[in-house]
Amino acid sequence: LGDMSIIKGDLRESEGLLACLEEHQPDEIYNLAGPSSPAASWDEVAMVGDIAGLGVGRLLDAVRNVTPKARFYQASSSELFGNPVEVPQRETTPFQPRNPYGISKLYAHWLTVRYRERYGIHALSGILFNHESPRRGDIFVTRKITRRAAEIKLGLAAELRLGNLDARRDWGYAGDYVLAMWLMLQHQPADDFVIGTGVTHSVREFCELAFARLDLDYRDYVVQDEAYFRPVEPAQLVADSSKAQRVLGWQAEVSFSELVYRMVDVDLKLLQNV
Ligand code: F7E
Repeated sequence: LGDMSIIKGDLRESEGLLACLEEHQPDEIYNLAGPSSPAASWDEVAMVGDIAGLGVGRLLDAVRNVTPKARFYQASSSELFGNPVEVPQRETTPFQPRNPYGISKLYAHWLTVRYRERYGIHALSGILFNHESPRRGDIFVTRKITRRAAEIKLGLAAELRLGNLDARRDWGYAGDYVLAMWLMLQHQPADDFVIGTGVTHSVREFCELAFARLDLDYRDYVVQDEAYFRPVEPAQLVADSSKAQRVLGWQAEVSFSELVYRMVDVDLKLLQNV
């Protein structure tokens, strides 16, 4: 870990947050903590609200009291837009979250903005669209596909069961998005930004590329299964990141196919090494 040290904390307990800030006096705080599955948030409504919503209030309050000069980044999400009223979505697009995850994130988003206005702290919110990498957990569709495709290639699995193959997302590479987070915090004055690629692809296209990377045809292995369908699917989520491009000089660098290939290649290597 080099110079890094890990201190465990819990957004449900203010005392630990206060003690951590007092001891370490950070210059920059990136709040990426919290449950991250919009679909699963229906099963844990109170917990999601407590951590992703109220927890951010506890953290902002600790920042205001202990390290008011620290810069604070809040991980907001395209799930704030829910079923969006305009396409593509930008910073001024009205929010209409459609699940407990998005609703909790919306509370945290507004709290971040209001703490900035009321207390003058350098707090901001990055509204990030889906960002993926080989580190992604396999409850999310991208990693589920790449891991299973690699297993199929190696004869370790026979099929891949997915939900709606025609669902579309604006998928980018997480590394590019982490750079955007850092750029946002360096910028004066503090402001909120939408981050995404501006292009959507379907789950089907993701499968096509992932399997083709392994010289396989996804149609021979992918099964569409009603069990994985979402009752409420956000429609037409696609980012307009022109403000980030103009103000921060940021744009996504890794293309969709490059993202898929990187994930497939790592999964194949991981499985070959066990
Ligand atoms: O779903 C479809 C599913 O679970 C993407 C989080 O980072 O991004 C992420 O949330 C799409 C949906 O991510 C399966 O219906 C089809 O349309 O990978 P996902 P998500 O729900 O978009 C947002 C921006 C966040 O903020 C979240 O933290 O893929 N889909 N078949 C499937 N999805 C899953 N999980 N499994 C399937 O079998």
